[in-house]
Parts: sequence; C-alpha cells; structure tokens
Amino acid sequence: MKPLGFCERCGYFEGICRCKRGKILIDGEKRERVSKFLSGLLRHYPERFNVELDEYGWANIRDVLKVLRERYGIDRNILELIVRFDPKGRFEIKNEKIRAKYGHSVRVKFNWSEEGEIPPRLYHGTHPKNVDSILKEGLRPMKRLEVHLSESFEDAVEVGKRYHPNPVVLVIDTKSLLNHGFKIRKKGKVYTTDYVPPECIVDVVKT
Ligand code: HQG
Repeated sequence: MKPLGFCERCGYFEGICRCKRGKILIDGEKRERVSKFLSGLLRHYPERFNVELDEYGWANIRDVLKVLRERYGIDRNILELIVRFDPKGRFEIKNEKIRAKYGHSVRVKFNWSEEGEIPPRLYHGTHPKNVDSILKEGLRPMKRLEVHLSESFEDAVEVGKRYHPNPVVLVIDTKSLLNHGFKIRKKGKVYTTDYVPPECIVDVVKT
C-alpha cells in the first residue's frame, strides 16, 4: 500500500502530495499491516481483543483504538485516514463506531446495501482448482457469511491472485442473479450476495 500523510498546503494525501513537501504519517508497509489486522479484528476475532460487535458489526471506536494504540501506536487521526483512503472501502466510521463492511465470519446482520446501481456484470476471481465444483454447485459463502463479487475484471484478478498466480475469473450476470431471487448488496467497491447458482455464471476466463 502507499503511505498516507498530511501537508499544510495540500491537505491529507495518499502517496506523495502535489507540492512534495507533505509529511508521511504512516508508511505503506505499516498501513497494510494495520489494515489487515483491523480486517481480522472486525471480521473474524473481535473477542480475542475484548472488542464487542453489535448486531450489525459495529464496534466502539474507543475499544478498537485501545488495541491499535497498544499494538501499533496508532491514534484516531491515523485510523480515520486508513478508513478514508482504503482502496476497497473496507471500513466505515459513524457515531463513534467502526465496522468492517464485508468479509465477516462472525455472525452479524449483513442485509444492508449502499445506494447505487448494480452493474450488469460482476466478477469473481478464484483458484483454478475450484472451478469445476463452482460450476456444479454454484458460488457459496464458504467460511464467510456472504459471497463476494468484484465490480471489475481487474479487481477479480487481484482477489484470485491471493490463491494462484493465474487465477480464473467467473463472470456473473447480475440480472439473472436477481431474477433467481438473490439480492445483491453494494459494500464499498465490493458486491455481496448469499449464493450464485451456476446458471448465472456466463463466462469463465483463464488469466
Ligand atoms: C471458493 C477479500 C469450491 C471461492 C477479497 C473462494 C474479497 C468455492 C473461496 C473478499 C465454491 C472462499 C472475499 C464451491 C466458493 N466450490 N470453491 N462451490 N464456492 N468457492 O476468502 O471471494 O481484501 O471466503 O471461489 O478481496 O476469495 O480482505 O472469498 O476462492 O473481496 O478486503 O471459496 O475478501 O477482501 O474464499 O474473498 P473467501 P473471496 P479483502
């Protein structure tokens, strides 16, 4: 990830600011580590750090900051920057609370969506070895609560690269998915649904 910083002339910035004189507040490597930890904390193991999630996955920002301060020396200002500049819109801060928008394995209510049109096609990057089974039984949430879809082919390739250098990208027809009775929810740059039947997968692209 790129560093985040503040400049008196340019304001908060990602990478380097326009006048190149801004101060880096968190370097890229640490930003990524904190972001990954925050994803784990808010999606999978809040109880390990005595953080409580309400039914929609919201945690008190105070509790989260206590953990981040101890582990990484991070203050509120930097947490807010991490959330604001997150490339996938992974997190949300509201009313002194913070939550992950998607990706949970802990039981939270996920039946909400941001406004916006659903694009005609969505994409899912995966390991080539999963393809036969997905084409037979459909896309399932597996260990998470929801199935995750990307808004662009390129984003899906990045998701798939977590598993294999040459992932397979499945192309999903969203109209067909909606016609099958499945809701599609927008959560940052990611779209989620409960299940994708094989009939809604209209293309399988090897990369
Ligand atoms: C596969 C990250 C065989 C599915 C990513 C995937 C995403 C099947 C894996 C978000 C299957 C589950 C979620 C079936 C599904 N047979 N394999 N029937 N159905 N699978 O990690 O989508 O960066 O739970 O293809 O970028 O990879 O952390 O899902 O390979 O947006 O914010 O089972 O998490 O976001 O893996 O990743 P995951 P995902 P962050």
